[in-house]
Amino acid sequence: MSYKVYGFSGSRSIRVSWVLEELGVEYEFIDVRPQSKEILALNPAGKIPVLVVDNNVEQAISDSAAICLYLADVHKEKGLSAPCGSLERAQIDSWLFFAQSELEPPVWAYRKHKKNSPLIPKKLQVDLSEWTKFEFSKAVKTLLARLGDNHYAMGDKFSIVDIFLTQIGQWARYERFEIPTDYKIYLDRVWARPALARARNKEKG
Ligand SMILES: N[C@@H](CCC(=O)N[C@@H](CS)C(=O)NCC(=O)O)C(=O)O
Repeated sequence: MSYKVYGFSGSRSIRVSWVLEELGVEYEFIDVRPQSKEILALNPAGKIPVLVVDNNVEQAISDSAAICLYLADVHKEKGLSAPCGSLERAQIDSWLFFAQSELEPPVWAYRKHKKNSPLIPKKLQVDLSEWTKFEFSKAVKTLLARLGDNHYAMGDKFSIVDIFLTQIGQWARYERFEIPTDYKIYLDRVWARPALARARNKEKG
């Protein structure tokens, strides 16, 4: 079995590279632009990240949460997720769906609509800054209530959920969204993981 990660530094591909580094599994990182011919051949949306798995036959998987769950399932002995059908897995899925449907959308919408953003045509841009910050702060309240005094989303056990909550939080921090102290402490703790530093170096080439 071999893995190729398609993406670019500073994008969501870091979620996948980070998981692979945590798993200690070999992979090739391919630096590529979204909407390029190479990516469109793998993902009709033209978006990255894409993971190509070669297990005698090559298959492409798109969407970061699906990719990370797949990797954690295949390498289950590393404990980055939990068995399908367990209540622990239901909590992991719940956190991931929360991260993707509530925490990320305001930050991503802000990035698309901020002044001079290259992500959407200028004529489609509207000022969403107040709304996105309001929605993000509601999601962060939920996040902190669920996190409580735990070190990680799943208690004292690091999991793929922490990768999503942290990577989205760092985007928000970069965009100067208001980050409560408890979230900052959590972000700093998870962002300091050596596996992330290795993944970032690999993506930078
Ligand atoms: N739901 C997807 C979103 C992927 C996505 O939007 N990726 C961005 C880069 S971080 C992209 O490729 N954008 C190009 C575009 O929208 O055309 C995931 O989580 O992987």
